[in-house]
Amino acid sequence: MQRLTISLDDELADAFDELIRQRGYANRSEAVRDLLRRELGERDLGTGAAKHCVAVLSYVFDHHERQLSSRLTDMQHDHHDLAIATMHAHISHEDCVETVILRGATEQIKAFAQGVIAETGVRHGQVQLIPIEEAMPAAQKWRRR
Ligand code: NI
Repeated sequence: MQRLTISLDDELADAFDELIRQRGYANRSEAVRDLLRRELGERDLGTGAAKHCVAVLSYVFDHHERQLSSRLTDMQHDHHDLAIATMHAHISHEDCVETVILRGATEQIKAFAQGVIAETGVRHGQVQLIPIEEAMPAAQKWRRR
């Protein structure tokens, strides 16, 4: 553990404390750690340094839309190596929201997520990528030894 001392002008320090209050951080250190992790994660995802990630893909769709439900399910089965889990909720007579948890090679996950988001009838599609050390599930790692 290293201790860093940083200097901020009053205006920036006040704005930072306000952000900490709004977001409910316990203290400045936890807020700085979070900001740094996000920045480093985005850098690694942007430069391609993060080869593996877990991701949370979420979207809304109309289940009356022709074939869309089964098309989305087919896409997940076609990438069963990436799609770890899916949660589905019916949010109105027409609309469903789904979240898919993915794990694997960053480029494959980006391509899969973009494909789902671009499907006709899929709305509010978003994907959050979280860089990880490697894509191998713990069980496989254990078997390998
Ligand atoms: Ni539904």
